[in-house]
Amino acid sequence: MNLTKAVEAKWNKTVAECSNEELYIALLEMTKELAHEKESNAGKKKVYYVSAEFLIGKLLSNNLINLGIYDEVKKTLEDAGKTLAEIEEIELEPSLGNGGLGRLAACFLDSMATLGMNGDGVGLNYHYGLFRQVFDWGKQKETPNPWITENSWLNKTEVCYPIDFGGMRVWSRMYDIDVCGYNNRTTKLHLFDIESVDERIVEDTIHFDKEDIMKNLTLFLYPDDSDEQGRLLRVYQQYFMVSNAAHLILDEAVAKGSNIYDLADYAVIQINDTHPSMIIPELIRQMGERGILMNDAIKIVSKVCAYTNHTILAEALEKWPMHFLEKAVPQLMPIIRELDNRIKEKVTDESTYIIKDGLVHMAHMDIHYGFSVNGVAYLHTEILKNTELNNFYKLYPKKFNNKTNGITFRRWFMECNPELSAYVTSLIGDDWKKDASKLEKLGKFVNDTEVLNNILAIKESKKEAAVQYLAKTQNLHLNKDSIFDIQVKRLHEYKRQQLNVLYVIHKYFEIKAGNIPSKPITVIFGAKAAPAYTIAKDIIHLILALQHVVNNDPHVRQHLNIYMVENYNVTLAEKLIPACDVSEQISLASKEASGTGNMKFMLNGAVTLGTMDGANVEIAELVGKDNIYTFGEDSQTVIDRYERGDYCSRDYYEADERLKRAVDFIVSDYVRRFGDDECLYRLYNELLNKDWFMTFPDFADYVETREKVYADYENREAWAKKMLVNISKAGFFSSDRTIAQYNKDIWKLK
Ligand code: 26V
Repeated sequence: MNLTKAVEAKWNKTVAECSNEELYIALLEMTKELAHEKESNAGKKKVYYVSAEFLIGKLLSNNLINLGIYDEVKKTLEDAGKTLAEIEEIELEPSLGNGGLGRLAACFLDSMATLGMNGDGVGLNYHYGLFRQVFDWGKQKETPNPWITENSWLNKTEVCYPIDFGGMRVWSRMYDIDVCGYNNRTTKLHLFDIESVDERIVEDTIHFDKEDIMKNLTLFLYPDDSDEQGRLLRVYQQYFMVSNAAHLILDEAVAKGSNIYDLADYAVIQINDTHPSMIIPELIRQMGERGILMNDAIKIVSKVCAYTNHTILAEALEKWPMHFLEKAVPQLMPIIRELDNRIKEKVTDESTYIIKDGLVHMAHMDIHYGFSVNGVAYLHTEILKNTELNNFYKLYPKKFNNKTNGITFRRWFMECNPELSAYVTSLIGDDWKKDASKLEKLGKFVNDTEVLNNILAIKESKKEAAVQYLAKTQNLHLNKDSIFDIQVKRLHEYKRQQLNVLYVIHKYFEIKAGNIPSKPITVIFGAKAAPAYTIAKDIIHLILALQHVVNNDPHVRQHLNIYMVENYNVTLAEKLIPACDVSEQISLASKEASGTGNMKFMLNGAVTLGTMDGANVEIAELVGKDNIYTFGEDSQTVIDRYERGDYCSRDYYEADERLKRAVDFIVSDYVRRFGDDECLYRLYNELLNKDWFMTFPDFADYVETREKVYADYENREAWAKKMLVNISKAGFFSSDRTIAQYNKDIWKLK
C-alpha cells in the first residue's frame, strides 16, 4: 500500500486535492494497517512494562520512520505541494507522562519492538493527561489537555474486566496503541480505561469532583494530591491499573498453556517506580481466586516481579496510609499484612518493614518480593546500595543491579534531526541505526575541517528552524545568532533551575557594568511544575518576570535574553534539543537519578554544562574532560553535608558579593514591577533561609565554569570538535543497549 492509493481509497481524491486533515486521517489509517501486519505473537515469555506514565509524544513521523516509509511518504506529499510538518501539526500530543520516567517507558517500548522482543506496556488511558500549561500574567495555570479524538492512535479492544474497589465495582476496557519497532515487529501499549468515565465533570480548569470515582478515575495523570481526596484518587488509579494488568497477564499466560505455577516461564513484570507496586498483592489475590494457595502464590510472584527505582528523593518513595488502602482496596490489606508479617518474622532490621507507623511502604514490598532491584545510572545505583537502600542491599546484595538509562535514536536523532543523522550516515554508513556504538566511527573526522564546518552549519540550520517554530507557535522571537543555552525538564528544586536563574541575573549585572559577552546569549527554559508545588511555581514566576526585565532592557537585550517556553512537551523537545549549544544538567549532585535529556542533547551535538550527577558521570567518562564542563560539589560532599545537617545558605550569601547581589535582585523594584510580591518574597526567603538543594555552595564554580563555556564557544573549530566527540560517544546511551541489558540480566526472554 502507498499513500496515493490509500488517499484514493479513503477520499476518492488525489493527494494534492486533499486537505491536511484528510491526509492526516489517511496516513493514520494506513500506518495502523501496516503496523497491524507486523504484529507478532512470537515468544513464549513476555515482559510487561507496567507504568503510570508513557510519554509517547506524537506518533505519526515516528511510526513512518519505524515502518520504513518516511522518505517515500514525505516525497509523495512534497510532490503534491504538501508538507509532512504541517500535517503533523494536526496530531494532538497526549501528555500521558510527567517527565523522564514516562519518556523512558516510551523509549523502552520502541527498543523492545525494535529488538524483536515480546514485550508490551501496560498503563492507563488518561483522557486529559498531565495538564496543559498556560502562562497567565506570569504564572502557570493548568488546563486540561484533551487528546482523544475520533482519529487517535487508540484501538478499542474487546478486553474488559470487572474491577472491585471497597463497596464498588467498575468495568474496565482495554485500548491499544501499536508500537512499531524499527524494521521489526509491532508490539502493544495497553491503556486501560473505565467505561463510565465522564469528561464533562471537568471545566476549563483541572478541578473536578475528586470523590466521583466512577466518572473521574482516568481523567488525569497525577491529580492534585494536596488533599486527602486527591491522594485517595491516586490509590484508586494505581489499583485499577495493576488489577487490569494482573488479569491480562494471567489470562495471556494461561492462554499460552501456563498452569500459573510456571508463570515465570511466561511472564516477567517490570514495576516502573512504585506506582504499580500493588501488582504484587493483587497478583497473589487473583491467583487465590484461581485456586492457588497463598504460600505458592507468593513464591510465584517473587519470581515474576522486578522493580526499578527512579528517584532517591525520600518524598517520592510512596507510602500509603493503611486506612486509604482499607477504604479503596480492602481485599489487598490481608495480603499486604501477611507479606509484612513474613518479613517481620525473619528480618530484624525494622527499617525494612513494609508496614510501619500505619504506612505501607510500597518500595519495601517491591524489594522484598521482587527478584531484581535496579537503579538507572551507575552513580544512582551505587547511592542506592551504599546509602538510601543500604539496609536492603545488606539483605539481598544479589538483587541489586544497574541499568543505565537510554533513549531511542529513532525519535531523538533520526526524527528530530534528519539533517544531522543523514550527514552522519553519509560519513560512516548506516549500521549505527541498528548498533549505535558504531557512531564511534565518527571519531576519525575529529580533525577534518570540512566535516566540522558541516556540523556547525547543521546546528545553525536547526537553530533557525527552532526560532521560526517558536515565533509561529509561541510568539517568541529569539536571536538565531546567539548561543542557545537550554534547560528543559520538570521544574524541581533539586534540578536547580534557580541556580541557572541566579547566573542570568549575575550576567545581567555584568553586562550593565559594561562586560559585554563577545557573542549574544539566549537562555531558554521549559518546564511544568506540579500544580501543588508552590516554590516550583514561584521559580517559573521569577523566570517570566526576568523575561520582561532582561529582554526589555535597552542595554542588555542585544547581549542576553531569557525565555520560558510554554507547555514544554515532547514536540517542543524535538525542536529545541537539535538547536541547543549548551545543555544545562545542573542538579545537586546525588539527586538526579540519571537524566535522559542530557543524552538527547549530547547526541544532537550540544555540549554539557553539568554537575557530576546521574548519567552525567558516565557522559564525562565517555567524552573526556575536554568535551564536557563539570562544576560543583561531588555527591559524597553533598551526602555528608545532609548527614551533618549544618548547611546554612545565609553564610554563603553573606560571603559572596556577587551571589548576594543576584539573590537580592529577586525582590528588587525591577523584578517586582513585573512580578507578584508574595511569590518573589517567598522564593527569596526560601533561598536565604533554607536552600534545601544547596544552590549557593555551587554558585561561584558555576559562574566561572559557564564563563569558560562561553569563552570556548568562540573558537568555532575547537567547539565543533567537542560537538563531534559528543555525538560519536553517544552510542552507549541508545535505549537498545539498555533494553538488551534488561533482557540479559533480568527478563531473560529467548
Ligand atoms: C514524581 C511526581 C511529580 C508529580 C507528582 C507525582 C509524582 C510522582 C512520582 C514522581 C517520581 C518521578 C520519578 C522520576 O520521574 N524519575 C526520573 O526518572 C528518569 C528515568 O529513569 C531519570 O532519568 C530521572 O533522573 C528521574 O528524576
